[in-house]
Amino acid sequence: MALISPSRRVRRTMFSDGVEAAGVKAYTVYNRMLLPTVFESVQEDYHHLKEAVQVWDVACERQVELRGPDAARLMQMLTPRDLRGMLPGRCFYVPIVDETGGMLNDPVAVKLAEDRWWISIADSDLMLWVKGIANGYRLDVLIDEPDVSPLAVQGPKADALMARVFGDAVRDIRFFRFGMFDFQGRSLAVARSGYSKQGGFEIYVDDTRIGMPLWNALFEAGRDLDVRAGCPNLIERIEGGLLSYGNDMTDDNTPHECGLGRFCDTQTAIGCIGRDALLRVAKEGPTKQVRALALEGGPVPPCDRAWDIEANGKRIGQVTSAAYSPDFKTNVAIGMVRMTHWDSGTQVQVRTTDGVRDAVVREGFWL
Ligand code: THG
Repeated sequence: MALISPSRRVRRTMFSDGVEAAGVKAYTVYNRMLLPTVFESVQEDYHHLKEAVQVWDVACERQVELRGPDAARLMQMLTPRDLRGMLPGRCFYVPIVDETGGMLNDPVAVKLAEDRWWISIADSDLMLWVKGIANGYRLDVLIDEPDVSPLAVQGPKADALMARVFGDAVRDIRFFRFGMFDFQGRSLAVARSGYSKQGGFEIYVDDTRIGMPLWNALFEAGRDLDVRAGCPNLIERIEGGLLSYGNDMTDDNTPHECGLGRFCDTQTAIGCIGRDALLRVAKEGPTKQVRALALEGGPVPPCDRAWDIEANGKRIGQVTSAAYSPDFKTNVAIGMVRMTHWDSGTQVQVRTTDGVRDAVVREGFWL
């Protein structure tokens, strides 16, 4: 692989000095910011994530902040998930859709107060859409991207590590909720969430000056826990069925095609811009949907373009993410599969970059 040329357009994060000192080996670009992808190797990072605890620089999960009397109304315009029961202190995984019901992003919404929200975005320029809506509807709300950088602590020993830095009370934070916790005199939102199935936390760091002190404090406190720098792991996230916007879905897909129907309450999400379009497609049901697939044989090459899925020589879908899983001893994959072939156990062929592989559609993901 070639290198990424550093420049101002590819933004560093408040943790980049720590990431580099930890020996990062590869980056991707996400929301025009650096996102580490490899430290030791994807496979070694994977085993360590499942055994110990890692600290992840996920500052690229940028926050779009909504502030003002119309913040809650605007948030409900963006998503078909019903937000009426959502209290401050809660995080919701929310599909964001356009007027056709197409996915624009799949962020985590963080409700700080009735009139103050963070939208912790996946990799698309969501703020432009949000500002356009707010201005078009003349809403009384301020929208910007504050420099709030999530630092994730993930893995089975995450509770032990976090308790040492923030106190035992972090153990009581429930899934997809957050509390305010002190670090060096600053109060930070700490949520039980993160882009892995191993459990853990995300700390929303809203002050650049404490970025590296917090990074260093976590590493000092976790020496005997074998804490290491890590990052969202390709293998683990496919096993867990965690979707990646831009890879596994685009604005051509509805939430139902993405398997995100459980996060849609289209009947009751009054005000959602894509509501009418989604009511139409939800009635018919999707004709293709995200599925887990297992690809036979040894490790597949990187899935840096969609691979056609075929049955009887006809194209019936595409694989959008794939990696070899050491634990399951098969290639784990995410794909979009047509209704005619989406039942579990269906045998198909996948045209990978280096040849055709037999594959099977699975009932569900691995974790
Ligand atoms: N954390 C925060 N921001 C983010 C991500 C994150 N922004 C970008 C990206 N990740 C958004 N995408 C996802 C995808 C999946 C999940 C979170 C964000 C996720 N899903 C769980 C699951 O599917 O098992 C739980 C969903 C639920 O039950 O509510 O966690 O990771 N801050």
